[in-house]
Amino acid sequence: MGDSLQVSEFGSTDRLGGFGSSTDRLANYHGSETAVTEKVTKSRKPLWFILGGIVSILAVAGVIVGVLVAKNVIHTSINSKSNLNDSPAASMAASASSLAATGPSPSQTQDSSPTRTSSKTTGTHTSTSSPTSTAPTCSTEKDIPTAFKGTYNDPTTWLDMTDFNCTFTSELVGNLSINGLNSTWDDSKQANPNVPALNKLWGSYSSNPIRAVNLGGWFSLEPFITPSLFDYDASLGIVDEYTLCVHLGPKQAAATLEKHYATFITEQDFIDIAAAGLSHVRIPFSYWAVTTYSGDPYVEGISWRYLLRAIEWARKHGIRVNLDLHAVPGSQNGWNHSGRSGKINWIIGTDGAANAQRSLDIHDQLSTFFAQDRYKNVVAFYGLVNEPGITIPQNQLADWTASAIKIVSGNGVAATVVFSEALRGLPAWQGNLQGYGDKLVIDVHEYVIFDPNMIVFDHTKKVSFVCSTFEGQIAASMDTSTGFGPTMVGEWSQADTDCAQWVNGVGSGARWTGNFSGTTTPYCPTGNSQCSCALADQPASSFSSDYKTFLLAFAEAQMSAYETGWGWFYWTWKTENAPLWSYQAGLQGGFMPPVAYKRDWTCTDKVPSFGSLPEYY
Ligand SMILES: *[C@@H]1O[C@H](CO)[C@@H](O)[C@H](O)[C@H]1NC(C)=O
Ligand SMILES: *[C@@H]1O[C@H](CO)[C@@H](O)[C@H](O)[C@H]1NC(C)=O
Ligand SMILES: *[C@@H]1O[C@H](CO)[C@@H](O)[C@H](O)[C@H]1NC(C)=O
Ligand SMILES: *[C@@H]1O[C@H](CO)[C@@H](O)[C@H](O)[C@H]1NC(C)=O
Ligand SMILES: CC(=O)N[C@H]1CO[C@H](CO)[C@@H](O)[C@@H]1O
Repeated sequence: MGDSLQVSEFGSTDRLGGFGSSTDRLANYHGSETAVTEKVTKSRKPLWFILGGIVSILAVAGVIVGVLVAKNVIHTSINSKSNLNDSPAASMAASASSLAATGPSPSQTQDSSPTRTSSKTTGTHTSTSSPTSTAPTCSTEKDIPTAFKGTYNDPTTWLDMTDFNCTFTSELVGNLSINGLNSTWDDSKQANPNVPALNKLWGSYSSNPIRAVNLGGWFSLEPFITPSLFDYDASLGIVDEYTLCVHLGPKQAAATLEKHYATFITEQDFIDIAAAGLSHVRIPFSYWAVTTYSGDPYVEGISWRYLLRAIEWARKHGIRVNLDLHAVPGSQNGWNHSGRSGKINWIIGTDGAANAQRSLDIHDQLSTFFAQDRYKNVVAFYGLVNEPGITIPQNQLADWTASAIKIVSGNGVAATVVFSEALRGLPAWQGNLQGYGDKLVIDVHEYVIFDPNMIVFDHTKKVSFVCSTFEGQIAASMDTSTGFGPTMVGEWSQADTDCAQWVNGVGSGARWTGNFSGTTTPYCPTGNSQCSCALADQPASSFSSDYKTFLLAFAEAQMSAYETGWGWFYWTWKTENAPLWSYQAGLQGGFMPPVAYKRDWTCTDKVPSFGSLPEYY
């Protein structure tokens, strides 16, 4: 989320751009788009039928034992040697697993890591019906090599084992662990009847737009999404993930954040997202999922495996993923959701060049990892960096972006790369970063409440403004004579005020009531002391039917406008108590269309009446 979109961005420049030759560097990576349902069945030789029969009986016993181990022993076994796991059945199953067939060789995956132990990055396995079936032999403390013991890569220390593979592996890809992942995957699922299964080509996003949500506040904390994590005395100055981690210290920070990762979003959310007719999720995550630097208080690595599991849940329910690197070293925008609120020390500022290089190194690792075959069908979009600040000169940002694209595409990522318009308006990118075809898309975030010129619009005007101005912006951006080209809306919400608790930062006031950051003018339509945040403090159950009519129209107007481009990602799926920022709350409260692709109202219709809805809260 950003807070400095200006009305000035509506202007469209008509610069004639030299578009350069269309080399479509990235376009090749979608390649053959073959189904990677990788259900490899090992071919058997006659002798194996006899041996296999014996082994399979033992393997079944191993499965039962393994399930018990998975359910109970992970934590208790830390202190007591697991005799279950030492059972003959389990060890036979374990050795049976070493007979597993070798699968297809990895394709474009490259790995710079010297510690990588294996090149099997694809569906290398035996099917569950094979006589040499792998029973889940959960690793215990004694199985973990010293170098990994007690680190975030040691599965015996994990809080939550749901759907994680409990067998330790030292295998790394891009120097990033695959621990917790299964060897097989299934890309045959369709999110809904309206969209192709993962292993089928999506086709054109201009004709079949994205309808999606963000999973904000999960791996990149935001006080307004989960105020419960920031519930401290104001004098402690805990305003972002940085200050929170400093306050908690390494151990407590790791425990607090892991609990949050394990509980805030679960598989049920992916089920509900698919049921709502949504096809994609944008998943914000922070650089400390990958690494940390000297002096960083952030919790390293734990969010990584939850991110990987999130992708598996998305896959299971046919949902495509937009990976969003939301926080880079040094902070790209100085906002709380970049980890640390304050200065921009990325490209510009203290150590700006070093931090820019670090973020490229992180993309080298990430893109090596996400070039694995297992991600080719499920990771549809790969975001470079969320909302870089407007004070970063555009030419320097464009140079960094071109370098990042080169790294990511060079490593063989199949996804379309996403870059942010960086709060300077879509027209500023006309003629820039051309030649990538539909493998590069610009991301704009549309809010009416962070700009004093728009927040003052009354309800009817907010809806009509979206349909005229925002829709016009997107349409202009889609056309390379007036804009960049492929355009998506990576964030938007139903908020019509900036009243939600801490939406402007911990302890901040609101533009609406006139006490945000030194302002004294109340920016609500009545523009006087009537302006009130009282309604925003209420749960959605207290919303009037007129207000819900507005909220639904406001949502449908935005969906309609953004589908002029490649579609939209609502910000965000879930909040603790900010219903105008929660798709889930909208569904439950009856102010979101129950199925995103079946809607009653579009921008070509007349704005409905909102009855006697007051304009001051
Ligand atoms: C991994 O495999 C195990 C055992 O078959 C299964 O219980 C688990 O749900 C799988 N995890 C995922 C994310 O599919
Ligand atoms: C790989 O990551 C580990 C930490 O996870 C780090 O200590 C090591 O230096 C990294 N190696 C390379 C080659 O980047
Ligand atoms: C679990 O991980 C181990 C180690 O990477 C792997 O050999 C095994 O096949 C995985 N299990 C499943 C069910 O995929
Ligand atoms: C802003 O004004 C509201 C309502 O008048 C009040 O509740 C809130 O505490 C004020 N916030 C700040 C930071 O002054
Ligand atoms: C001071 C600061 O960084 N405030 C930002 C905190 O994040 C919210 C969204 O979560 C932004 O709207 C604020 O500008």
